[in-house]
Amino acid sequence: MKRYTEWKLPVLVSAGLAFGLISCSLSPGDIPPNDVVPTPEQLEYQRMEFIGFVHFTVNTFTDKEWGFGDESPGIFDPTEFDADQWASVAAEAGMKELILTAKHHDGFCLWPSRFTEHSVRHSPWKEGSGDIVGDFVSACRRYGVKVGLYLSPWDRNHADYGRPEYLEYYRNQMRELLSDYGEITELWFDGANGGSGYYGGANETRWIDRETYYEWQETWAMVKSLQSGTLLFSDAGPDIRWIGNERGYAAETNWSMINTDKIVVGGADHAYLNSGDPEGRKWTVPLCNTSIRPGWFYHADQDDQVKSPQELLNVYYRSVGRNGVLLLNIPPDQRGLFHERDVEVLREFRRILDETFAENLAASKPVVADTQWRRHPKFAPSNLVDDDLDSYWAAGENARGANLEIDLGDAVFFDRIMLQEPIRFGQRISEFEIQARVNGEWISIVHGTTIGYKRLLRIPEIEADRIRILILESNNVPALSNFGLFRASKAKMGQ
Ligand code: FUL
Repeated sequence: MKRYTEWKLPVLVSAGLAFGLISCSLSPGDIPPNDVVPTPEQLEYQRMEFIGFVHFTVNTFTDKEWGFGDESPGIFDPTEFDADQWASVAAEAGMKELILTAKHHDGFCLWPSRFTEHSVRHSPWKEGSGDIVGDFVSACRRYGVKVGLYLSPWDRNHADYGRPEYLEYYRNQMRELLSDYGEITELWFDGANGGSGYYGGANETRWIDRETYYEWQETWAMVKSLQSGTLLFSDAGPDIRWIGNERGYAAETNWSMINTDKIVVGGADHAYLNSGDPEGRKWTVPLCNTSIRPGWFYHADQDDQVKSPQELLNVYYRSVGRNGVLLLNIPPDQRGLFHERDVEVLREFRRILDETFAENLAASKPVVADTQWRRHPKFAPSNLVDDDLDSYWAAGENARGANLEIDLGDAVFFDRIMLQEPIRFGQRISEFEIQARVNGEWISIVHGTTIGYKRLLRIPEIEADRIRILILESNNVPALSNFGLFRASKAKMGQ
């Protein structure tokens, strides 16, 4: 019989070998996530980056921005309505979703709702047999564009608005839209609420208590019980939050987190929404909405006030480039078509973006970092320049800062910088600096705060052969998924 000491050593050695083999072949896992992280649906939504808004209703025919609610359905008669034109233009412009005003504040319904007579059913369009929402949904599906719907909580037509019965009506409509039109990616809840209106002929002013009237928690739970994947937008989220202004601008410091408990839909602090809250307990995707024209609805006298491609680029860099999603409104005209001018501007805007971001001048260049999570190759700094959003570099345990350096080889000209964090683990970085080696000398070119899903920076064109990314402050181990250098001046020059 062997004595314990005789067999202990070989057993320990082989156990150690086996453990070594297993741990080498085991996946190294991921960095531990922050407490507040996005859901997979929020992540997917953020990755869409650019989506479109379609404001279309009786206002298009009355030349108003807010209908009073007494408009006759008889005026709704687009002569060349073509949802395929909307969806194809949107897809070509790079919009991944379109949101249609199924019902704006005037209460007119673009679908033949079973719960009201105030709809397309009583319009001359297709002799009352049409369904704009239905045609819109089919066109979006044909062009691979996701569907969102705007259902205004305020209804200036409905006799019961302001009473408990209206909430039942409102929820019935929501149920109808979520049951009859397939997958709805987003529902948009606007903050405008209460005031004067037609209200079934009462022609009076009605106010509601924003905090209690819509029983938002129950209403939103009802939506999720019908379609668990539908994302809800309002001032307060819960999934997507308003950026706090209608110019489409996020603040330079923009956290995806906020505290929603004290926010009342329609009564939020705009500055708070504009930059989020590093201490926020709820993840929200910051949504930056604006219109290509001064109005949300089409007005012929604004045909010469369509934003230029350069103005749209400004909005893009201040929304998508500041950790937001851009929601750009294109209002159809009385024909029911996007106006030629808007289409032309959108095409040029897309062309410039595509040319600008066609070539990442840092792609595949050697990158070194002074710290790396568990020194495992899965977290190598080369992940920053591999054009893969899922791979990432992470600093070592307990690190709250890091220095990375990219060797560009020959000096290159650039004027745009892109940084991305792997936000599935939460938003972490709160201060960074970028330095460049120009003619052998290091200069500081950017000092920034948050990064989030995507940060784009515009700088005067420079020529450099090395880049340093200094992460100066982070609420957890810092990580980056992508880094890019681009040259926009090339696109502007049309080369
Ligand atoms: C606002 C509304 O009152 C406007 O009419 C428009 O729909 C805009 C997107 O939201 O609050």
